[in-house]
Amino acid sequence: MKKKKVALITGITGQDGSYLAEFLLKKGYLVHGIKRKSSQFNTQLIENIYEDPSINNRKFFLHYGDMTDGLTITKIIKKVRPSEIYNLAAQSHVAVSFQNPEYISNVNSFGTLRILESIRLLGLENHSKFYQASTSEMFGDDKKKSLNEKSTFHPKSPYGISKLYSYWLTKVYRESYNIFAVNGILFNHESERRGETFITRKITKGLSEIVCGKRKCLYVGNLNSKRDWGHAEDYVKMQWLMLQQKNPKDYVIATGKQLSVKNFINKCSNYLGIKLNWHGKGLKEYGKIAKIKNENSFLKKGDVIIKVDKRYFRPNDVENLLGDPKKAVKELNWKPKISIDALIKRMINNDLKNIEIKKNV
Ligand code: NAP
Ligand code: F7E
Repeated sequence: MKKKKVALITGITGQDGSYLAEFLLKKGYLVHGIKRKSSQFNTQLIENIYEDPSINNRKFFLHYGDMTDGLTITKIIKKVRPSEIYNLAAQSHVAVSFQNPEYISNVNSFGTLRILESIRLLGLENHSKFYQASTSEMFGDDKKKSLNEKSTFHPKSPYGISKLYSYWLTKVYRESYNIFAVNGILFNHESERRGETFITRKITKGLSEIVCGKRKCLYVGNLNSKRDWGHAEDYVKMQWLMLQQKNPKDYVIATGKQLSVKNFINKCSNYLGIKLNWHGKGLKEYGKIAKIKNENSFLKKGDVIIKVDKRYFRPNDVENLLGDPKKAVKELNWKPKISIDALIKRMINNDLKNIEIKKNV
């Protein structure tokens, strides 16, 4: 009988971790995940797996651990002996990284070091393949062109720097110790599981609440910032694919298209039957309802539903990110299935459904 592949996912309770766990289980893997101890449940996104009697205890295993606790990380890797390790755990909020730079570095940089050193110390160099969740934030935005594997790095946040450390560490361990270690340099990817403080989810949830009368106005930061947004479900497949290649290589994963935050809001509003007009400039800019399909008691033409608030600006923002995924298109046959419009539809439908469920509880 063929032996089952064993994967270890750090950050299993997050957006990508939960999608990747589902993906690998469907592929027949035994999946182990590391979760942090928290005072409240932090396993909502993997509850469906955890509670599935055909999976739990036989194919899916959770271990308590923290990326800042090297002994436990080593102990888990020793016990699990994973054939594939996906290092997705991170303090992933760029704005927050300006407030907790030391902790962010400990988790995002030294956490990676702890895993790579464990692989080496346990003699698993030829057994455990390693995926590092690298990011477009490492590039910064001084460039006019779209960004690929050869573009230079110029991070603009503690988060970007912490990830750049891990990027280089992954390369160095690959080149020095012959570990199959790769960087997926992923551009922004979102989903109905996206954390609620990231801009796409903040917008889809905020606008859904506005049309349901649960909120009057949504306050946001930099409206002009542009991002290359894809769907997480498409992106986790590429994380797996990078570890199935003959040779370890780094890849940029992006859609090759970008949209500003303001245009993302416009698209979401349109989907909800609202046409917005924008007025004012800078911190005084606001979005007002110009037309609405279903006027109701709490929403009508002329209502101001978006305002800029300086609290949501960063000390330094990457304003322009556009990926060039040609290498992945050619070598990994990369083609995202979920378009930006489909992403928005899925996110808003999910947020509307959540409001409906809460109403009925
Ligand atoms: P996410 O939803 O924020 O998930 C982060 C995960 O890391 C969560 O499971 C979180 O646990 C865990 N974590 C945080 N601190 C930890 C610690 N000290 N010890 C152990 N676990 C810890 O992030 P994501 O969007 O899924 O992204 C996955 C990875 O890809 C991250 O490394 C991120 O930096 C990177 N990335 C993301 C994007 C994107 O657009 N989504 C793009 C490029 C790269 P809790 O649930 O307990 O908080
Ligand atoms: O911001 C602007 C903000 O926080 C996107 C992480 O997954 O992707 C993510 O990082 C843009 C920025 O994502 C608000 O200034 C305006 O320019 O959704 P975000 P991010 O910073 O791009 C990368 C690839 C990662 O690796 C990270 O882990 O939107 N923006 N107004 C706002 N952003 C937020 N959060 N909130 C606002 O109110």
